[in-house]
Amino acid sequence: MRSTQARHQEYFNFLRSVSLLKELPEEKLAKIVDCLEVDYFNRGEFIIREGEEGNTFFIIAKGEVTVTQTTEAHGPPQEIKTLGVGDYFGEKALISEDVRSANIVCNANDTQCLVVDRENFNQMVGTYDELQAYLKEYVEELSRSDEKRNAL
Ligand code: WNU
Repeated sequence: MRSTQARHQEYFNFLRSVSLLKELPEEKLAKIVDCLEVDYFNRGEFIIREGEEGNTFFIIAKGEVTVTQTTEAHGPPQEIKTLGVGDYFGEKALISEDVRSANIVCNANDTQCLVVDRENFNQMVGTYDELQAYLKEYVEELSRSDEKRNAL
């Protein structure tokens, strides 16, 4: 079995490669590694459902997910985009203190997500103004795209 230290190093190196986190100092990144959980999903599983309460932030370590959203046009939720390794999601409910605003559906078997809870997310983001400003801006942009596609 792989040692805890090797696992720690592996996730540390991976998080280093995530563009959002590249400016974080080493000790901050190490702390995130200590706090994260790994969740596994198979194709077709919902990782997030729109309208539900959510307290977690996800980073894709392996696999692929699709973002979908219910719009005023009836029928199945509309596919918005696909996210892959190094992409993240779930920040919007945490930042806007709202319910989940889209579905995240697993697109590949053995998808692995690193999961950060609200408290650790706030610690990670809250202490870095640039990161906070970047995410806030991004979340506002998402709200505008939601409006344009008449999301419910
Ligand atoms: C979109 N509209 C909405 C994505 C991931 C990270 C960033 C875009 Cl910084 P949540 C559902 C999640 C939501 C977002 C993600 O889905 N999402 C979108 C859209 O057009 N959500 N409303 N595109 S991918 C993405 C930017 O992370 O967070 O907690 O749960 O509402």
